Amino acid sequence: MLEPDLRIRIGEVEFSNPCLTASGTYGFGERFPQVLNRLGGFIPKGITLLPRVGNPPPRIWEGSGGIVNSIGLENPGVIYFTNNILPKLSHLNTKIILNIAGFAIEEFATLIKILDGPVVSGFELNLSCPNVPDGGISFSQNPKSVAKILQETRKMTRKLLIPKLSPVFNNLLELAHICEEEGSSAITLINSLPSLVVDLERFQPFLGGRTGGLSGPAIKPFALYCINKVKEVLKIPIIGCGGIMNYQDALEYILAGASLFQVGSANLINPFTPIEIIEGLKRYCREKEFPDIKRLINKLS
Ligand code: RRO
Repeated sequence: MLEPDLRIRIGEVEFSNPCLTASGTYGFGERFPQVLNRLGGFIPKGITLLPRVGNPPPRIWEGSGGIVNSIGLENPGVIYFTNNILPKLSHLNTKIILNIAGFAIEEFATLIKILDGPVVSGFELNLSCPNVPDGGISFSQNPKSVAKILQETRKMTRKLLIPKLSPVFNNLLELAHICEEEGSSAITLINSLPSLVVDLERFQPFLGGRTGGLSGPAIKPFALYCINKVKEVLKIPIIGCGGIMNYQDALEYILAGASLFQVGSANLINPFTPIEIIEGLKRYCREKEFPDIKRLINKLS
């Protein structure tokens, strides 16, 4: 049998396979270019207008079913990123999707104005960071803000616009509809779940930022539920995210309705996980004689 076809297209962008990194789990692509070059796409850590030092330590708590992070959007800011990091990303042989985060609606459009260029295939709009006091997750909970952000960013670029939504919602389907109507190319579901870890010794929250976001295997069934619900009513593709540790998890996402998927927490344990997942998917398709992975999307009976 010929090699199975893992290519996935969103709009005019063709990804060589459906595997992407989740923003914040592979830095700015400084290390392991041999992994990044095999991926469908690379999503660096989120960028804001101004540099951010992030939250005080500890920033990560590791539990049996997942991790809770409280990074607080640490990044060097858009100017440093544009001058010093973006040019290096042009050497990678993968699609680059930039994750951007604003603290006011207008900031998203400004970021795109600065960042848009030939290296970039699209933008993931972070409307769901659980670890910052303003903006972040609250955008996802306000359909009017989501609509406005999409209207303003759509004026700035024809490239992919991919809102990343929060798992904490009033009405996920309404939100998803707004994203589609206002010109999103796809949506990413889900960001981490707001969480609290208690330090019993100190009678204090464990994390320096007090609260954090839960990711990893614990959130996978909930993420699958969200994706499957949204897929019933939306035409634009869904990028699934949450607890993908191996190719079987990735297959679950595809069957539940995700066209592409992001590997996140697993990268922190083994940065070669995405390669193992892509190889696993290829092997599976070969063994089952599925010539084209697209045909498995949303195929739950
Ligand atoms: O930086 C973070 O603390 C962070 C972000 Br921006 C996000 O979108 N999701 C997350 O779990 N952590």
